[in-house]
Amino acid sequence: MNNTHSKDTFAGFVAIIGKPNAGKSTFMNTVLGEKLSIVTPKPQTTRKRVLGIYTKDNLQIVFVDTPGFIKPRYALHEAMMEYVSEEVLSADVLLVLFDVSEYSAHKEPFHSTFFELLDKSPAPKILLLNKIDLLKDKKAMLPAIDFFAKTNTFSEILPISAFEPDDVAKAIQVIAKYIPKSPFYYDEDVLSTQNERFFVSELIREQIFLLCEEEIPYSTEVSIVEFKEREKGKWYINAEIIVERPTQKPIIIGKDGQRIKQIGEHSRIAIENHLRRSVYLDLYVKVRPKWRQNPRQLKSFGY
Ligand SMILES: Nc1nc2c(ncn2[C@@H]2O[C@H](COP(=O)(O)OP(=O)(O)OP(=O)(O)O)[C@@H](O)[C@H]2O)c(=O)[nH]1
Ligand SMILES: [Mg+2]
Repeated sequence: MNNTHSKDTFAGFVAIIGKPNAGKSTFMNTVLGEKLSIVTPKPQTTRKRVLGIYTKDNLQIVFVDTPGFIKPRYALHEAMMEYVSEEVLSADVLLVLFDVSEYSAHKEPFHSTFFELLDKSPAPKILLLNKIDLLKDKKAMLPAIDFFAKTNTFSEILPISAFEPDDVAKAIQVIAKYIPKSPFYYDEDVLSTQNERFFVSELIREQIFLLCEEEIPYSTEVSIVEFKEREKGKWYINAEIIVERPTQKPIIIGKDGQRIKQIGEHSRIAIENHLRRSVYLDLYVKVRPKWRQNPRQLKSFGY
């Protein structure tokens, strides 16, 4: 074997940023062909950063999915926005996703503070106008393209649907042009860096987002208390669903325990698909008053 003439490699970090619900996590999952980041129709689904590592031939793109950009209202939001700024300031490329179906000439697509944050980074910026499948007439995206072109912020503007692997492949080709020459950051077969506990807690949180309404998903956190891997038989997982107020506990539990049962069943199936093995899942509901506003409590949840 002769490694002295090995090909140059290209590798870099790409921060996926944008407003809540733009399709950032969906995009990353389609890139990797694997569900790494949870996706729901509700805004503010993603709360932490999630890596998705795409490696092909001599190219490695480390995507970092981030929470949607919002104006913080409590300490949890501040922690979420801290992740966003850190990623924006350290990324090699910024990938901005925007839901083009919500574009209107009468409304600023982004808060000015979003552009202020982008301005702090010297990295090339690529805009993906997402959800074009929702446009009845593709011409409807022209005003959006025009608007964003005039901001002189983006090196590339590309319309896509994050559901379409072909569109996502085109986006990868465009992003690849901006990835610097560098050794790989991760082994070729690594897809993400979070541990199984993280993915399990996210899959439970996803079900709470899907099955509970109003403020409940936003007042809820999931904490893994026990994660027992067994040689034989099912793995045992014990998780706490944390709520903010005593009145929220019976809502999560539901009439005759129906809702928590449903959350448990749906999450167990998702966890079993993810871990590719059978699990026994125990869920408990706990009240931690005002946890979203308590920096210490947030720290204990890994923020
Ligand atoms: N029609 C359509 N829906 C999409 C597309 N991409 C994402 N969605 C949907 O949009 C919703 C939000 O998607 P997410 O991927 O969770 O969005 P996000 O930007 O990660 O949202 P946050 O984590 O809340 O910031 C989900 O219901 C997705 O199924 C798309 O290209 N077309
Ligand atoms: Mg997300």
